[in-house]
Amino acid sequence: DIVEEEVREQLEEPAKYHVFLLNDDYTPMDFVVEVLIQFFNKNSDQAAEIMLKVHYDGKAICGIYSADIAQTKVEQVNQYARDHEHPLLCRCEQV
Ligand code: TYC
Repeated sequence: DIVEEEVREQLEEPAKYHVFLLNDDYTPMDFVVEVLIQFFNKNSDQAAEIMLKVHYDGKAICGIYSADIAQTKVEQVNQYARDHEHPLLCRCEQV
């Protein structure tokens, strides 16, 4: 049973994580668009669309990554927002 379980784990795809942005009332829209271009490799049209979805729906998925990359994106974006004194928040959750 243990060997079977180990083999199954090795064959499984690694867990994926949704990385998303949360809305707030203070972060400028342009800054959010810049973040989406810089950290999530979106073009300006895609970035504007995702930013507006966050603005109207409260949150939107910006990308899907393995655990390590998702966690790094979250840390980089939150640090970048803090460095620019904006309250923008990035989070991730397992798909
Ligand atoms: N709601 C912000 C505003 O009106 C814009 C915004 C969009 C903020 C997306 C955060 O993740 C965000 N300036």
